[in-house]
Amino acid sequence: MVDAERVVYRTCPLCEASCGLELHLDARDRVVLVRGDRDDVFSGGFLCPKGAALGRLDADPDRVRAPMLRDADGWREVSWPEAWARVAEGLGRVIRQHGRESVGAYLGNPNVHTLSSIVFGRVFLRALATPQVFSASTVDQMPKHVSSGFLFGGGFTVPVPDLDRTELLLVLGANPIESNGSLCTAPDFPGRLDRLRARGGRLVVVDPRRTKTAERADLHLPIVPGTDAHLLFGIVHTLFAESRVDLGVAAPFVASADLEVLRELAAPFTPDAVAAVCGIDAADVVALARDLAATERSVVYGRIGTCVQEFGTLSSWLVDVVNLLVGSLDRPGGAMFTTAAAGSATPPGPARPGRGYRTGRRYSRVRGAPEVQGELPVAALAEEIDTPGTGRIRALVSIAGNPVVSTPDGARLDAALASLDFMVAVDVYVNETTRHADVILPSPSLLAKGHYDLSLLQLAVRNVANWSPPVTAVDDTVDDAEILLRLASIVSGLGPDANPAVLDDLTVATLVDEAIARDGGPLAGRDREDVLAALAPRRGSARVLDLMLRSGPYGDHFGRRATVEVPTDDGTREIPALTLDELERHPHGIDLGPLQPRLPSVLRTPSGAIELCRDEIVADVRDRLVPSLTRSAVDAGHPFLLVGRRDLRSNNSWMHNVEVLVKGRSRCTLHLHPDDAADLGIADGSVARVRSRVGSLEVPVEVTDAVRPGVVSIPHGWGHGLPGTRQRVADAHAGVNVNLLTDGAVLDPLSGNAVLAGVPVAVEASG
Ligand SMILES: Nc1nc2c(c(=O)[nH]1)N[C@H]1C(S)=C(S)[C@@H](COP(=O)(O)OP(=O)(O)OC[C@H]3O[C@@H](n4cnc5c(=O)[nH]c(N)nc54)[C@H](O)[C@@H]3O)O[C@H]1N2
Ligand SMILES: Nc1nc2c(c(=O)[nH]1)N[C@H]1C(S)=C(S)[C@@H](COP(=O)(O)OP(=O)(O)OC[C@H]3O[C@@H](n4cnc5c(=O)[nH]c(N)nc54)[C@H](O)[C@@H]3O)O[C@H]1N2
Ligand code: SF4
Ligand SMILES: [Mo]
Repeated sequence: MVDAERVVYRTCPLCEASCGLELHLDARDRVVLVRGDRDDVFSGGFLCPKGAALGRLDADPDRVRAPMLRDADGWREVSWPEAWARVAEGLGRVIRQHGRESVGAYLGNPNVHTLSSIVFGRVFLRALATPQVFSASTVDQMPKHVSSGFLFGGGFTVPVPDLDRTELLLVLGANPIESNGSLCTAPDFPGRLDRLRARGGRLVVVDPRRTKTAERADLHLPIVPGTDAHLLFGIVHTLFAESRVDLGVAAPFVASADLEVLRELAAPFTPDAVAAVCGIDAADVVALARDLAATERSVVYGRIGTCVQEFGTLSSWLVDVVNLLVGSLDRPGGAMFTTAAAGSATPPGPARPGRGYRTGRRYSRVRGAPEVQGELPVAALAEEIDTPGTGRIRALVSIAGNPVVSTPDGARLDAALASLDFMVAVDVYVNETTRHADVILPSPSLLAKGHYDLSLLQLAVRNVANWSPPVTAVDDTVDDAEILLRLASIVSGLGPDANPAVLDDLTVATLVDEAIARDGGPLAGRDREDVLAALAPRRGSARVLDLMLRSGPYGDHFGRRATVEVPTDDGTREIPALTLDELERHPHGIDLGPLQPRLPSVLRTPSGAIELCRDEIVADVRDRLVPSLTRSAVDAGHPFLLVGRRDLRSNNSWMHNVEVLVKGRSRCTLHLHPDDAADLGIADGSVARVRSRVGSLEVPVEVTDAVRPGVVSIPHGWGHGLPGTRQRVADAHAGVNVNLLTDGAVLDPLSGNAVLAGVPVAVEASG
């Protein structure tokens, strides 16, 4: 081992768990050792293999470090000015010829983990002003935004399970032992589940697969994919039928007429009716309802398996409905709303009625899918490129995304991207998607970025704040903020040479003005120049973060208060009011205490109440869910239901180029139940052909009773080794792209989310 010159502490940006890392750097600031930071106030030393590989990921020789330009002779590295000139020429030409609506934008998952992207991504999108905006949200959590928007009035008003205090945790469609949690920021999820069991609490897992999380559970219910809404409605039905509905602290915020509508909607979902659909015993449905109601601190938590399915919005809505009916919403140990230190859409304060959550402010050009959260379903991206007509996408800006591998019907998107007039990617690899770009603009090294989890800390199971300043100089690399601001300048017509500092100043000034204009807000009536002077000399995303922290619920309100009182597990304590300087003095983060009851101040519905039964939800239950109770489950030509899975050493598509994370047995296999394997005459280790309505592929088989009979599983994020990519390690562990099988035509209609679980497929022996 190389001797470390210095140790720095940083939050891991790789997954939602946000663990504190202790990085040992050599004299050239290379990471020589990674440990879990035992003093981190939130993660307490937890580390997974991906975090441990962070140094290797950052130092990967295949990583793109200089701008790359593609021409007839292939790729070559160029200077930043040359890259910007080409971007300005390419985007400028398409905008001049076809209008800005012909430029599409795709934002991938790592944007959520990048402070500068959260802060300046919207500046870029506003400047681009195209209706063609897509992101990974519509292959992920969009249904939860929609159900939260309907219920609480804001798409980001998502309650999280109060993991550390619950006594009964019902998990549907999540495998946090491998994923480390999602829409529930909880470093060391495994330890938190162990502690739940140790204090006598119970864990129930609903998943078509016996996952590692299910293995730790008191009860595992292997559900038929796509039927969580039925199961949850069976629970709702039982709660009403047995008079077990007790809204607890949420009671004043729910209209009794809504409860009547709900009771009526639940009528057809008797335990017997749902049992037949879900493949779960009616007695288990009834017992779940009783346990949830009888346990003082119970909570239901649903994640990606409940979102990427046919009834994604209804399942997501029902998770919160059940929590509400058993009195768990906003109760310690139940489902609670985080009080984030920075950037919350619902800071503490008096309840403020909102304008009402709306979708469909515009519709996609080809299939007429409604806009949701300002974007269109990514499953519609390929058709928006390959279908002729006015408004057709001719250029794409892809930021930290790999949609060829991550979104449905990847083969069609792959071909569509190849047909674009111009594409620019902000990325760190030449992969299945970015190989189609004309220009790749590299993000800097992880160590060169300031990191604060502006999004994930809105969903944390404890209120915490943690800032990681950049630890290495940005030298010849360009910060994400500058990349986004220069892109914004280019699409605004200011050209590639406009000084990004001007847009940076404008952005922060606008935010300050908004804060000052907010009636009753912490900066109401303040002087703009005073506030800006207090933020100097910081610039870029750190300056915006400082503004958010200081005007946030624990902030110093720019000198108005020196200390704030925060809750602790058994009382309160006084801490210095937050500023970025104060956070910088705490490299292990600042604990702001356990979650607090937040009703009604989080509500932004027009009525000021929880809107339990919005018309859109009622219609979807009546039009689609009720009829599905009696339809035949199996598509004769495609008798198996395909689901995904995640592996601890992987993360979507982009961590397969680091040897330690991919070595060993191939993990991109088809899981097939032994009974099905016997029926089909397919042996363990042989190759199967899997067909869906849209595609087919060949994949090695792992026969295992961890999947339900009739269900097969292939992980996503694989399918490397395509011509023109530059990922040597990943090429040697290519695997197959499961999204060649998923169908872009099928969406959850309320959210536009893709259906990636429960995809009908046929399986046969290959050869
Ligand atoms: N079948 C199936 N498909 C799925 C899923 C599933 O469960 N099943 N899951 C879905 C989910 S939840 C998600 S979130 C999506 C993910 O969808 P995407 O976000 O499109 O895919 P990723 O594989 O996360 O790709 C991330 C990209 O960001 C790049 N990158 C990494 N770090 C940085 C950085 O610091 N800066 C920049 N600029 N780029 C960076 C990587 O090289 C890669 O190209 O996939 C979805 N697809
Ligand atoms: N190691 C690792 N960690 C990750 C990622 C990764 O790729 N690898 N990706 C990150 C991202 S982007 C996200 S969004 C999160 C996701 O985090 P999780 O939501 O925990 O995702 P998964 O581990 O895919 O667990 C989803 C589970 O749903 C099950 N399932 C499939 N269909 C159904 C269904 O119809 N009903 C029910 N009840 N269950 C179903 C699957 O079998 C699977 O076990 O993980 C994040 N963390
Ligand atoms: S669990 Fe997630 S945040 Fe924690 S070390 Fe692993 S990848 Fe990083
Ligand atoms: Mo995701």
